[in-house]
Amino acid sequence: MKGIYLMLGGNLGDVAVTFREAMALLSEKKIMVLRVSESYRTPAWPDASQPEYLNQAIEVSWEGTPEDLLANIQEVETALGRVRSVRNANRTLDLDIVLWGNAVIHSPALVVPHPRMHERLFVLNPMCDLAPELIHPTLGKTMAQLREHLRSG
Ligand code: A4P
Ligand code: MG
Repeated sequence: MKGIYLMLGGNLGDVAVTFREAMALLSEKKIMVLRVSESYRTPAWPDASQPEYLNQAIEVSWEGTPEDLLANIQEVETALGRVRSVRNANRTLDLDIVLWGNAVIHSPALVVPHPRMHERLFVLNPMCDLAPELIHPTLGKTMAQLREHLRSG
């Protein structure tokens, strides 16, 4: 299955190095990295007094279920020093599933498309590098249109 997009984020430690290590660990888990966006340095949201973030989107292929992909990416987060505390806490690595083709998933552990992706330039900018014409499965707009909407709003 292709058309799976993950978002990498982090604001603790040498995040560029962490991202490279994360991609190596993903490959070891048979989560194949197909394409990589530019990386973007952005203010922490919603608390800009936190350290800046680095964000990058990747397209991967994966042959298992969404739940298994989530479990695997959480193992990669933990292996690279992620400690879960409160929401929006500083972190070495966050790995979110942004899109899974046209799938719409609402399970207790997983919501896809990521429910806040269209409100965030730090997601839409890297997504536009990879797939500006990709249509959001529920909003019916392309990544480029969503970004334009956010910029002008
Ligand atoms: N979960 C549900 N849907 C998903 C999904 N599509 N992908 C569940 C991944 N996980 C998903 O996530 C909490 C739970 O969400 C997981 O156990 C999973 O079952 P988490 O990673 O433990 O916690 P979190 O990251 O603090 O929460 P969340 O909701 O993922 O936060 P966000 O929305 O990712 O925001 N500022 C900048 N500039 N750049 C950033 O990347 N990121 C955040 C975190 C805040 N501010 C930021 C950035
Ligand atoms: Mg997360």
